[in-house]
Amino acid sequence: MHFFSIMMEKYCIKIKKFIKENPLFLTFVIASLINTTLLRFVTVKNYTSYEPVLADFSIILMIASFGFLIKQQKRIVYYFGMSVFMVLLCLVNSMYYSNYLSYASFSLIATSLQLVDVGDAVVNNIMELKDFFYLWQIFALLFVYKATYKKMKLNLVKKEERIKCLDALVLSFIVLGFFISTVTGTDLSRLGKQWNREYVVMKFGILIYQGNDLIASVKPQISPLFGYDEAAKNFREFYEQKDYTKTKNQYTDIFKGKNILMIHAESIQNFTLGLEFNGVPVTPTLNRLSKEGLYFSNFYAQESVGTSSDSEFTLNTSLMPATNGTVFVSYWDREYLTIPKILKEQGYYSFSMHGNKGSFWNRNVVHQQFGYDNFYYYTKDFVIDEVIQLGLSDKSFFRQAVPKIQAIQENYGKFYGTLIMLTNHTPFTDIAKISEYAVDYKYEKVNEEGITETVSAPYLEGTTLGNYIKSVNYADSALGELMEDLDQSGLLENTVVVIYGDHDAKLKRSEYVRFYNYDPENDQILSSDDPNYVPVDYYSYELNREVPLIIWSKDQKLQTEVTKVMGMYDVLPTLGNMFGFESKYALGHDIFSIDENVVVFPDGNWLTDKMYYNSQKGESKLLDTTFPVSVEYIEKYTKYAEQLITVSNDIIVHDLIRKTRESVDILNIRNKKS
Ligand code: GP9
Ligand code: MN
Repeated sequence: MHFFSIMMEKYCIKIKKFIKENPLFLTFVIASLINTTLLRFVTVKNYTSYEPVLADFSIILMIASFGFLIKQQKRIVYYFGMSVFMVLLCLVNSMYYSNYLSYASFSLIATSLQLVDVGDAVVNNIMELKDFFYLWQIFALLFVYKATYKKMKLNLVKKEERIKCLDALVLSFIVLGFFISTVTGTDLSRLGKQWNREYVVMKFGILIYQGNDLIASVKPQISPLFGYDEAAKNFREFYEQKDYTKTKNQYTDIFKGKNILMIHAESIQNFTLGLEFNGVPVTPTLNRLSKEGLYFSNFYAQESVGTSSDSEFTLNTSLMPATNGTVFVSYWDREYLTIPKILKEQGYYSFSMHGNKGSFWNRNVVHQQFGYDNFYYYTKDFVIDEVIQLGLSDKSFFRQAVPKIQAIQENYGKFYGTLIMLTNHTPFTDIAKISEYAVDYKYEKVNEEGITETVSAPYLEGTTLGNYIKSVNYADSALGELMEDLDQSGLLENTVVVIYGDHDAKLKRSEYVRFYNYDPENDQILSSDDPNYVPVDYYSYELNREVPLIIWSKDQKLQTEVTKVMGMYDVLPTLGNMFGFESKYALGHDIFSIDENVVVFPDGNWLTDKMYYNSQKGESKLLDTTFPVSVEYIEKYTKYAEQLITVSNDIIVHDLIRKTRESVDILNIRNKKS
């Protein structure tokens, strides 16, 4: 005990000595930690997590440790500079958050300044008094400096100072280690994508977020410096070979001059259409619309890490998503030929609407860049009267959207609109709590008294897939209400509705194993030896990721199911054929003008009606068993897939559409066909 108290005393003396000798280091560390924590507290109010404190603390310690390598007289300059940096970081982010409900990004600085003029409803006062609170850190440092500089030891031993630096660094790595042990796969993927900046800051702290943002912002500026000549050559060759002859078919120009209303159906997968639980359909609205309209029952989204945003990009440009990063976050400033831009020339007004923050996926910047005349979103344009999952519920969103669309038609005439749904977004738990749609398994059973009764086995109740089904059922009912409201408003007389699933729900394979192999008697999954066992292998899982695409008009003159495989990049040319527009850069095809279509996925895999090819494994799954597989067939499409991905990525990275417009040297197709 005595030994322990001696140790403690010694330790206290050491700490006191350290505090006395290193007031600037300590002031910087403590003040920075308070400010970075305060920033999160002020911005995202329901903040409780300790992880970002650990992350910020470790980086602050790292920065502070280098102060020990500087002479005592000059140390104030270093800590002053670093404090100014910390204060600016907090101040800018606090200001940015008040205006955009998101954190600042280096890549968006120029655009943010522009957007202030555009007039967000939230941008009333750009700067608020609270943003300046962080300045206390600088005053505190100067105060401590003034109070202690006379007592400062000037004859410090260099070696001792280096040891202090090393100690601080070691401590910072220990803290960082603790932090890293809390990081999950989802955290890492969100850090990489940077689209949900709030989530990243709430997990990684503001310092790691901003460092990562700097790298992500600089990379797209650097990558175009390499490989430009090769890119321009490939681009030229590809478009010179492209067949621009226009074939007419029964759908050509049938909707010329009509309004187009695109419904971006969040995470809706095609297998939910026609699906029933205990005789009750999951998607009665989609079932009806798919029968009344053109229903593409083998349609794939082709998205990469940019999920929703990738689908918005591919649909509007008929290009593939970026190979690294996402167009919406990293390559939004390039020029793209989009549906809104093409239709503008035909007198269309374009708008998009979404019940989530405008900054999500950087949409408030990108949609404007894509040529949408207005992006209506969340707090700016909608009354937030019902929040489910990420934002405004689909039902309320649709309810509020219809009068806005009516006003658009009255004020601007023809329109191309995109309504981006939100509620059916992972993790599907909010809807599952309130949904009355049952995903249990009801069946008849004779009980011990010989009476037949209906019993229920849990089946998908409580599972992620079950929650997803309930959520899809909600989305479908919201779609039903939307169609009803559109009809009431008279908009359907002149509007073609296009519904597309933006990507699959990213459910685990094991969820489907239960779905297909449930034994209600024992509430268990069938054994894989069971003759009724349905295996869910890589290919069935991949093919099951298909999403619905429905083109619907009130006159119901379409009424056809198209089973040919089709990708998101075929939407622009297919709609283009029906509405009378085209893009010379389109990588997809009008589905009615092509004999054999191929859907290329961003990872190089591809799909035709005959086979799914896994280019990573060099393995194929035959879908048409009568088809004689040949090496030539596989090589042809594998080469084509690589070519599409490369050309598309080159367009994105090297901004080749802008360069083509600015100079005829790169590509002569400008005069060839437009
Ligand atoms: C975000 C919503 C979801 O606003 O569109 O995006 P996702 O996670 O599907 O890419
Ligand atoms: Mn999505």
